[in-house]
Amino acid sequence: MDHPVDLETLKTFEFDRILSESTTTGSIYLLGKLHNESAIIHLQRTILSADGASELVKHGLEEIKVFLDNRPYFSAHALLARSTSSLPDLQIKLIWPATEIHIAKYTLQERVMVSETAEKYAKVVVPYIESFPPDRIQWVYNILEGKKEADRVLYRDDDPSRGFLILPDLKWDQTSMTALYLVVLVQDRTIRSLRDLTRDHVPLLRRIRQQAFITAKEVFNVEPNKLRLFIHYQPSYYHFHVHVVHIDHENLSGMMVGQARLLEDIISLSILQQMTLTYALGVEHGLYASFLAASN
Ligand code: G7M
Repeated sequence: MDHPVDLETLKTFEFDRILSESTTTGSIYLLGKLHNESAIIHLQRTILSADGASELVKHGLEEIKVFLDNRPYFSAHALLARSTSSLPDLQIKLIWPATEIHIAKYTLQERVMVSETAEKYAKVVVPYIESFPPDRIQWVYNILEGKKEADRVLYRDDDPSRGFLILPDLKWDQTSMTALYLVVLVQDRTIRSLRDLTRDHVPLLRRIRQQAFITAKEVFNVEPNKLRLFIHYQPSYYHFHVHVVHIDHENLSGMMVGQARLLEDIISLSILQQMTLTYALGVEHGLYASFLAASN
C-alpha cells in the first residue's frame, strides 16, 4: 500500500546522511528511509516575494535578536510570527522511493569536463540511455497522458508528433514571478535529447518558443524578453524537454555554460548530431565510468 505524504509519514524519517547542501540557496538534501524505502528530502527556505517582504517586516515578525550592532550597520536573527500563515517557511521536495540514480544525482561530487564527439555519443551515451528501465521517465508519460499533474498543465496539444505540454516545473512553487520556472514536454517519445534533433524538428522548436512566450504572458504576465529558454545536456531524463526560466532566476547550477544550451542557438544550428558537445560531468554520474573506459 502507498503511504500518504503527510506529517505523520515525515516524522518517521530515519536519517542516513547529508547528500549535499548549498549556502547560496540555503537548501539541503537529506538521505534516509521512510517506511523502509530510500527517500531523499530536499529542504529549502522559501523565497520572499517582493510584495510580501514589506508586510513581513511590519506585521510578520515575532521576535528579533540583534547579534551585530555597529551603527549604522546591524544584523539580526528574526522569528516569524505564527499567525503569518500565508507565508510557508520551507519548501519540501521528496523523492520516495529513491533509486541509486537519484542518490548519485544529488550527492556532492567532483566534476570533470568531457568532450562528447558524435562517435563517443554513439559508443558511450546511447548504450547508457538504453540501459535505463522505461519507468525512469514514467513521470513524463503520466503527465503527457493526463494521469498526473493534469490540473497544473497550462498548455496542451496532444498531437503525437507536433504536440507538447507546458506546466510549472517541480522546482517552482509559483509564489515569486522572478523564480518562474516552466517545463515543456514534447509528445514525440522518439526524441531522447537534443542529440536526436534534426532540421525537421525546427518547426516544433519554433512553436515551443512561441507558445512558451504566450503562456508566460497570459498566465503570469511575464514578457518574452524576460525569459531564458534552454535545454540541458546531459539531461536527467531522456525525453526531450525545454526549460523556460525567468532571467532573474539565480539557478546557477542549472544554467552553467555547457550544461544549458539556448533554444535559440539550437534552432539556428540544427547540426546537433555532428557537434562535439563539451560539458561537466559528476564522477558519480552513470556515464563517467564509460567515458573513462572509452578514453583509454
Ligand atoms: O536536467 P533536466 O533537463 O533533465 O531537467 C528535468 C526537469 O524536469 C527539472 O527541471 C525538474 O525539476 C523537472 N521535473 C522532474 N520531475 C521528476 C518532475 C515532475 O514530476 N513534475 C514536474 N512538473 N517537473 C519535473
